Amino acid sequence: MIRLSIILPCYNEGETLGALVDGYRRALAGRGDVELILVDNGSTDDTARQIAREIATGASFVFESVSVPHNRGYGHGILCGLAKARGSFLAWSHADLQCPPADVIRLFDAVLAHPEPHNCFGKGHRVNDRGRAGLLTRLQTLLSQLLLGQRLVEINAQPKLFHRSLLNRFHRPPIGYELDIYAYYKAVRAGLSVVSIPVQFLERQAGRSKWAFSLPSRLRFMARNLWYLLTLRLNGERI
Ligand SMILES: Nc1nc2c(ncn2[C@@H]2O[C@H](COP(=O)(O)OP(=O)(O)OP(=O)(O)O)[C@@H](O)[C@H]2O)c(=O)[nH]1
Ligand SMILES: [Mg+2]
Repeated sequence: MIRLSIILPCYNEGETLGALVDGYRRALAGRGDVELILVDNGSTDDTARQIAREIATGASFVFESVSVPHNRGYGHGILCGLAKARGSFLAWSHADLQCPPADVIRLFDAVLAHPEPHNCFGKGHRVNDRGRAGLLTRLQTLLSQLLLGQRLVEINAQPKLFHRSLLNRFHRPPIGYELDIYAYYKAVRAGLSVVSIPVQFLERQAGRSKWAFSLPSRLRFMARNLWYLLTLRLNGERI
């Protein structure tokens, strides 16, 4: 029986995919109850070929892949992975070596230690100094409080982990980065307990960020998040 499915959406991560899977091989060694799902999210580099090679090598956990032919966004990649997931608990994280693989299992253990694991929303909380990016994160927390009346802390921190019953509340999930806000908001609205673990958000080791490459791009990202907070405020449970 699969207890936990971990989804990693990969967009043009071919350069470091081998290292990513090596990390998960170590973190999940002997965990036959855990499923790792690599999503090739419409990459234009050799991510798909790298994923196929890793899957062919096999693993001591359940190892699956999903192929999205054309990129439609981060959230869409995760949603395609969730559609294939068989675990009772579901998780996602990033695939660019910035989020240590062991964090997912630490978070799973923290959720299972709660008296009601089914009623928990597990998430990372980045504790390292991230400079300007950290300020924007705090601003986002403040805006979530002002606009939603809910204090959503460290919205974009990974991993995310929850019981699959939360999916019943996903009516029209967004297909972009906003999926992280959406899942967190849905969980809080459902009255789930938030279980946080401290995590390090490591420097990118290859490739480049798809959004945080300049101040204007960061501001665009913030504006989009702000717009989505407003959308949630106006449409609440309908989406
Ligand atoms: N931007 C983007 N990222 C995607 C997509 N699908 C999957 N991802 C993955 O999402 C993860 C986060 O993307 P990044 O651009 O690194 O964003 P970030 O980690 O929040 O920002 P940085 O700290 O600047 O790297 C990476 O592992 C990507 O491979 C997609 O459609 N768009
Ligand atoms: Mg990144």
